[in-house]
Amino acid sequence: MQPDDQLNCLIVQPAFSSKNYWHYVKVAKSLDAHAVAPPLGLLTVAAILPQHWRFRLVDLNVKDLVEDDWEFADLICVGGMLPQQPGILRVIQEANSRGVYVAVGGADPTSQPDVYADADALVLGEGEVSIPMWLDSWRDGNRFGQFHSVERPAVTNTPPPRFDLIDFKDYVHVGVQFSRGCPFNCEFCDIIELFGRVPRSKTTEQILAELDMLYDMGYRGWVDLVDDNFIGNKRQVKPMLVALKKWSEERNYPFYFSTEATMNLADDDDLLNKMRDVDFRFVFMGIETPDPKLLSLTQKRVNAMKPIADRVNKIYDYGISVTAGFIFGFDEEKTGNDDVMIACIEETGIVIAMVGLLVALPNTQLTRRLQREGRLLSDEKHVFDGQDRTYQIVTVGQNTDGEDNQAAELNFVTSRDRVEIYREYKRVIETIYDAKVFFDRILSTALRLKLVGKHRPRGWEARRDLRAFLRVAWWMTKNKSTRWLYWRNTLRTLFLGQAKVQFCQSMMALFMHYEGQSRYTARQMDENINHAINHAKFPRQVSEMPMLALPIVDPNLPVSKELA
Ligand code: B12
Ligand code: SF4
Repeated sequence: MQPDDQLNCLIVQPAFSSKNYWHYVKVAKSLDAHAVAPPLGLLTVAAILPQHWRFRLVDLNVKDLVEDDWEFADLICVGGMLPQQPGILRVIQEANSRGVYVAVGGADPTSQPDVYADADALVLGEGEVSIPMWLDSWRDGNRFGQFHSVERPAVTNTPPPRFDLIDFKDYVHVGVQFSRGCPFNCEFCDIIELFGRVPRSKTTEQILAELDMLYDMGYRGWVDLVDDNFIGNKRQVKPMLVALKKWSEERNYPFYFSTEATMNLADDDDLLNKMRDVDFRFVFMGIETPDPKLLSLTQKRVNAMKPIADRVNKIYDYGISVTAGFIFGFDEEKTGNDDVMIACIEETGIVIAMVGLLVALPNTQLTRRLQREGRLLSDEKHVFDGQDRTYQIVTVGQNTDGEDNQAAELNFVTSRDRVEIYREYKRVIETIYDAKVFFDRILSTALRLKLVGKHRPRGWEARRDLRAFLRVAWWMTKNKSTRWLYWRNTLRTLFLGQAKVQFCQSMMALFMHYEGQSRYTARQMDENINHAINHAKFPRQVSEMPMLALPIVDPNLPVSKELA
């Protein structure tokens, strides 16, 4: 088998857990879909691999692997992020037992390659450079081992993703990437370790060609620009938005957009204007905490420069709704953090508020600091490693079911009592996902958002949305806790225009997921509390650490890397 042969390549996307905050399967099903988003990384990998190969993509969120897939495969490519780790390992195991050559790559294998030692090839870092390295070595007679490029390639050479390998109808939205990297330096962030601090953007022509491709393939609706920080390089993003406006106008706004950006977006009216012009509807922001002191300690000062509510309201004025991430468990966090978080979420009216526990991800400045301070816990066994400083990350940031940092444990010795953190965290989740609080938040935000809604669903998209509306309305009416709230919100927004109706309906639909997901998270916190009180062999807070384990700087341990 040689790369120049005509090989059959099976690409597998492992499943996400239905308890993951972002994997809102019930909502997807109401839209006749199976999953939230297609695996853009793997679609890009398919475009980088030799194009004379035959490809088949199986997304395990959509369908199962069947015997015919294994018979098709000369080789398998699999990869993904941390919560997919158990699934990736299962595919590797099965491929090994069947004697099928398997290559692995993506975020988690790059961050912790040792976990994936059973794969035949570990193709790490960005595929644009590591895939050619792997194929060259294969041609030279060595196709096994690690192929890791630390080089950060210009994305101007990245080919358009192979969208032809998926059925758009299986997904709620599709992703397109404009840039990689983020100029900031948050201590807990692994994005800057994986993709660097110098944002690299595609050209305007490239991004429009990708949108053309989606348009020509008949896709309409929601496009997520999956950048690490969309405004990381404003000088490049602005001309792109101007061209996108013209492109959208010429095609009668076939798409609307979402993305991720830092809070300083609110300080740039020109940029907000340009985003409104092309129908940006959602922007995800890592707010992390409303406490300026904690923001400063975690190196996210960009959030502390102006009041959070003022910035969020400013973004609402441009018709863009803010979804946000919040974190519990920072060092120096004070008792009563639950009240502070709840007040911030209420004041800003952020409907999709993903509050999670701080997880020291592999390969981050935070992990390296905690390691130096002897505070990291081995996640697998939950033993305190401060004594001998053995350092082992097995599956940090996920519980045994492969979920996310909502239901996980804090994987380090916390600065205040971890039981108090879990209790406060649980209270936040139970409060903000209480039906009344959630539906009230939707209504108040729907009323204050100055929505534009240039994209209008037509044809199959309109028919799909109507079916979804009927299904959601039926679910909400059946459910005693939502019946009245749902119809109150529906009637209050009914005559406020199509954009507000759509916003309100899509936010309310998410409750089908968050109702169960928040209860699950709360139950997990009860387990964490029980574990910390009755079973844990590690200290509940830093002040209980034995003297031996107090911070000692070991010169052999890596210190924070000087980032590019
Ligand atoms: C868009 C996005 C999402 C979207 C869509 C996800 C999807 N289905 O694709 C949503 C919002 C759903 C999401 C959710 C989550 N996400 Co997310 N997400 C991203 C984001 C911003 C972009 C991913 C992307 O599409 N990139 C574009 C493609 C082209 O790049 P790529 O995937 O990295 O692929 C390249 C290489 O990695 C490589 N490659 C990738 N796979 C393979 C495979 C092989 C075989 C080879 C050879 C190479 C290779 O080649 C590609 C080209 O260079 C990244 C940040 C980032 N920059 O990666 C986070 C990120 C991947 N997400 C992350 C996390 C943690 C999550 C969540 C668990 C968050 C949570 N707490 O719940 C959830 C779980 C997902 C779920 N559905 O349940 C982490 C992963 C950390 C880790 N070390 O694994 C990242 C890195 C961000 C972060 N640090 O927080 N996410
Ligand atoms: S702003 Fe976001 S992407 Fe940038 S360094 Fe901070 S957490 Fe990472």
